[in-house]
Amino acid sequence: MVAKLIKGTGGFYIVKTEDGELFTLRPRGKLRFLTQTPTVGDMVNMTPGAEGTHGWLEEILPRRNLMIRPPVSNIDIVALTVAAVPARDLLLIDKLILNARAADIGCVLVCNKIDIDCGYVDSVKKEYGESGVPVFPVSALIQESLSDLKKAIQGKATCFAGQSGVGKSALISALTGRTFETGAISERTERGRHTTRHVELIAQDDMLILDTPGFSLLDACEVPSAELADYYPEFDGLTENCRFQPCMHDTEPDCAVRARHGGGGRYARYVQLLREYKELERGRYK
Ligand SMILES: Nc1nc2c(ncn2[C@@H]2O[C@H](COP(=O)(O)OP(=O)(O)OP(=O)(O)O)[C@@H](O)[C@H]2O)c(=O)[nH]1
Ligand SMILES: [Mg+2]
Ligand SMILES: [Zn+2]
Repeated sequence: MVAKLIKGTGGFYIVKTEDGELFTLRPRGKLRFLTQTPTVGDMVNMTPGAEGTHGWLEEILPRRNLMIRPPVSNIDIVALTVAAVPARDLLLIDKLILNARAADIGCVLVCNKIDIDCGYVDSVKKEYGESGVPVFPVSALIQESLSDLKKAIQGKATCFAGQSGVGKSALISALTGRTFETGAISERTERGRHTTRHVELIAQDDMLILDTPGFSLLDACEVPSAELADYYPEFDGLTENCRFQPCMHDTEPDCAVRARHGGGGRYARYVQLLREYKELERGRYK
């Protein structure tokens, strides 16, 4: 029997069959999964057990794509979520964009909580204007603000990702009309408290939405540092004019990319990532 993995907790996997039946599965022959971890979004082969709602996870069917952080598979769009509060970590967002693009997954940038403050949206739009990532200003509290985002994710499998407290679960509640647990942000630290603990797949109407726990650290990069620049559409058409070929657009003299984008924003974070990943690679291959 084929089913879709919708949640995993403590070695058990909850799956939903085509008919909408739910089963809790344990992997058969644990060894099989040493190289492949069952991931929310996976299509799996399963066998029902003797008691009605339990069974065995037999094998993971081939995936369309896979992300490690957050751990999700077979998705079309990563909805990178930022908000008026907590303070935005755009380096995290840029890393997520890289990993999504490396896995051939599209991205949208969701700017939430515009009911509190919409002033930050313009600067985000400016920074990401040439990045190829569309920006959606929304509020989980204002239903009308969600209509463009709703259209963009219609018929697609969309994974919400970003820091804890930005409102991923609140947005998913507003988008689906169902209630998912949300948690207040501490006034002292301005951080969320990691309310969502497990990745969960939610099917509603024509939407397939994945809620994920917030995180703030992302070290792994699936893109080699030498190829990093290829993932920045805003560098297109400039690279050819750099004096050095190839050019990493860091400190090389007469770099056309730096001349055009230097100063801050996505370019400054690109340089930061380039150096960080070079350092990591140096450690890895030593
Ligand atoms: N004013 C306002 N508050 C919001 C909005 N969206 C979410 N919140 C609040 O922000 C807090 C955090 O929301 P969550 O949905 O739990 O955030 P999350 O991104 O799912 O956080 P984690 O599950 O920890 O990763 C809650 O108190 C929400 O009620 C919004 O658009 N406007
Ligand atoms: Mg949440
Ligand atoms: Zn250059």
